[in-house]
Amino acid sequence: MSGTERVLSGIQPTAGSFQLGNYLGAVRHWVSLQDTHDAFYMIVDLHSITVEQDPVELRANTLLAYAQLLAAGIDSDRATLFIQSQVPEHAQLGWVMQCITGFGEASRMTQFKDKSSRGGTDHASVGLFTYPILQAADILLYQADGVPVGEDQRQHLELTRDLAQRFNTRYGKTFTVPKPLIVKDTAKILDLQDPTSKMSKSLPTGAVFLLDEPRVITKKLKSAVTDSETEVRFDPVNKPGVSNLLTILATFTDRDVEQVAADYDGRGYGALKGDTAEAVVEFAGPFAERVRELESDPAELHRLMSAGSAKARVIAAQTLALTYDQLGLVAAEF
Ligand code: ATP
Ligand code: LTN
Repeated sequence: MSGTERVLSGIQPTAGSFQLGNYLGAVRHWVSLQDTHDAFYMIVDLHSITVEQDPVELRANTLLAYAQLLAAGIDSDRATLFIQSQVPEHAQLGWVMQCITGFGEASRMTQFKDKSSRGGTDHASVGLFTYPILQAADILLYQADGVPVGEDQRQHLELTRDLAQRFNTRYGKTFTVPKPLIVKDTAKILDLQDPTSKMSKSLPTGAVFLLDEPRVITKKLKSAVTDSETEVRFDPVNKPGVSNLLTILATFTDRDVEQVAADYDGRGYGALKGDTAEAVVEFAGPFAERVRELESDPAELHRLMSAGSAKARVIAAQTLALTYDQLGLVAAEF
């Protein structure tokens, strides 16, 4: 059943597989929200080309990302599940949003600073710089009320809200000002090798990929960096590595994190790592199997994608027409 509040979110097809943080911080919540909200979820392929992509891999990864969202439980009848580049209004509204964003304002986005510093700012594309502005367009096109994402996206959502308010003030009420929907407990799953940074698809050594073989998943979790103590305690500030494992285990087993921590009193890190690995594999095994099944019928995936994008486009076109009109752009009569 769909309610009236609308939610919208997106995920990049930047790797063959989703990582654990994508699932726990975002996709899991998308699945629950489709029962209570008018839900729009998309594969943001235009965002992924802000860094160089191999065309063959990008095409395959887009199909695979779509299959993973279905396998995770997104129902293409209940939610509108689509591909960003199949709805041309994203790029069109993206340009309009660039024109109301300050250069200094865009320069303050920390994700650009982090990502561009990896390869040197000289090598970063202008698209990577304007990435959050395209994201704002993605959200505003659908008049979304809420945006379910992980903690790393908070600053981009602040920018989106600022741009919506600015446009509405200058040109008259046009956009809904969206709220971030960030579920605190799982909003930032940490890198297993460097528990000071978030787990990310683009940092594969510390990431658990859901489509990895069970033995690879187990090995990664068992070699997670913890600390030099022995006490299992939920203390994200002083014990980020251990607390990260506790969060993962508690979420997959649907228990309270403090209770889970208490179970390991006197048992040490080895037991915690082993049980966490088991819980993740128990989810990832059947998930990978569903993905393989869906992947075996690419024609059906293409059909679902196109149907989803056609549905999304109806709304996107309405918002873009309104936006152009508010700006004073003259509509064509053909
Ligand atoms: P990349 O490394 O290519 O930037 P990513 O793994 O960070 O990719 P995105 O596609 O950028 O993944 O993010 C999809 C969703 O997953 C977003 O809502 C994001 O906030 C969430 N997410 C990503 N990593 C984590 C994490 N470590 N913990 C919680 N949520 C996360
Ligand atoms: N930047 C987001 C992906 C993204 C997104 C969106 C999320 C692009 N457009 C619109 C929510 C709403 C990320 O996950 N890195």
